[in-house]
Amino acid sequence: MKTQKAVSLTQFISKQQAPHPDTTGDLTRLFQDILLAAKIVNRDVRKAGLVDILGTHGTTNIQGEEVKKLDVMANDEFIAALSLGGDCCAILSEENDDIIRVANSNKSTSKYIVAIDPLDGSSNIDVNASIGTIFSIFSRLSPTGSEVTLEDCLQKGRNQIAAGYIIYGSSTMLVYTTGQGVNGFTLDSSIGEFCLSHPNIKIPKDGSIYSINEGNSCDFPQGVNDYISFCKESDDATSRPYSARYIGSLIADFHRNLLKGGIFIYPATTKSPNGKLRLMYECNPMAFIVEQAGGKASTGLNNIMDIIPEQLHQRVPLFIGSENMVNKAEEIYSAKPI
Ligand code: P6P
Repeated sequence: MKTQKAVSLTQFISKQQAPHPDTTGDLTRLFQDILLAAKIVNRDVRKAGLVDILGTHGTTNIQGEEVKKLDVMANDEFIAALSLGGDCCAILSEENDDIIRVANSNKSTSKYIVAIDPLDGSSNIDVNASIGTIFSIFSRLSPTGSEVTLEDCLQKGRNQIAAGYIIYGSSTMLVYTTGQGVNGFTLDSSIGEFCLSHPNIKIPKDGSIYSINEGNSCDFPQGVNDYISFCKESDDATSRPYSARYIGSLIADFHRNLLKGGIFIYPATTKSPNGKLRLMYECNPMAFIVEQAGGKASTGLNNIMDIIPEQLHQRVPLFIGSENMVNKAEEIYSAKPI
């Protein structure tokens, strides 16, 4: 049997970027910085049960959420890799209240801003469920060499240069887009490389999986509960009732739906009027990926990537997945959005 030559992520990105006239190689190097941190986080996630990195760190982040030790480790690793790499001028992290302006003594031309959730799904760390890192990359608007501004960081999702996630699951995968489709790479630990395993990912236009925390249904708008009822109706022609799947880790629920088709919803609730998920480093990157794969992402009313951000850690409701399923959910939800 002819074995295919492994294609590494670095090779793939370099080839993908090559035709562009203004290619400098900066983005390829930035991805290498992200990959380095991802490999270190992967190593520590894989041994979490063996060394003292499980459990809480004894602090809470700006979201008021308990910070887990692996959260801190992951945040430190990504900040260190991005800062040392020299191609990133600022970092917006879930774990840091303010923007981290990277002092690029070696390079005043760094133009990329990275918004990152270093370890999403952290509540699943101690129970060995899949967790992951989500990142979004913008080009700064202000002149290189000047101080990075808040406006540089509060750009709408349509401006993203790239977005991706690393899922630390049964295997470790990186899925990303630079606006030229979506590709998945699986970490081959024997050679320490992420190798192309899922070329040109496309999400099915329809699916039969819905993913939402129904435990919150008493706090959902009526339109959301009406959509859940729609999912549960029996109709062979539309493969209903759908299957309910909810891991409680955005990356894991999203990744399953990306490959199999489905919809994930984290709506506004009476307790969380803007939902729970953050626009800049959860919803925007996932929206870029899903649109590039042929899916859709909205608040239930407006497209995620058209939202003009107002705050660094802004939350928005999220309806994301197969295009036809999101359209149907929007149709039912928008009738009773309160
Ligand atoms: P809930 C994990 O803490 C997270 O931020 C996402 O990864 C996940 O989809 C969501 O929260 C789960 O929230 O309220 O259903 O536990």
